[in-house]
Amino acid sequence: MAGLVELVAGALWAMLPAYVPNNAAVLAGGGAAIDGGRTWGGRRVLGDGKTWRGTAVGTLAGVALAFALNAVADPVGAAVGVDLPTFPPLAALGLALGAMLGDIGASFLKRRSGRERGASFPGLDQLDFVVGALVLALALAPAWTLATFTLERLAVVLVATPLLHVATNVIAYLIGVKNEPW
Ligand code: CTP
Ligand code: MG
Ligand code: K
Repeated sequence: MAGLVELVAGALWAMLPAYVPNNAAVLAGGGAAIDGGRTWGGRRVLGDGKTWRGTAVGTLAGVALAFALNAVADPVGAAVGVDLPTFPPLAALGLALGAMLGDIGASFLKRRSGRERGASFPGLDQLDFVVGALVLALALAPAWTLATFTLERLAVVLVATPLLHVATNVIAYLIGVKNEPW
């Protein structure tokens, strides 16, 4: 049991800098669309839901959270009796920017498959940012990523992330900050 708590706490802590960017982008959204309104094959390349401001603020929020977690990893870890990971700058950037890029990539795929802005794409919506975050973290901080995301932690992330994502988006919808509950 103690092993399971340690596993889940370590896995979710390591992913926190990738969880926050999308939510920060929702709050910061607005302004110029990344695709500048351009279309491809008669459909928007990305759509108005992917903005420069949302992407920049989301990335900065994720990196800032990683540095804040670094500052409290020792005391929090000691309090709950768990060894919590810390984030080197490139790992923080990889997780935060990667989460945003994964979400942007998903919008690109949604537009290509004829889904309008805001349409849901079950599966992709819940995991796009996880894949983006892990791939960019692996590219920018390979040794850290391989050591931090063990297969056990990866399994926890893949199961827990869709649940957390659905829950936070339903809450964001209910309190009126998000247009759709996904
Ligand atoms: N947002 C943003 N920039 C991003 C990601 C999100 O500005 N890179 C903001 C937008 O205001 C967006 C909101 O966060 O409408 C919700 O994000 P998301 O659900 O990812 O976008 P959707 O509007 O649903 O568009 P899409 O169908 O392309 O996912
Ligand atoms: Mg959406
Ligand atoms: K999305």
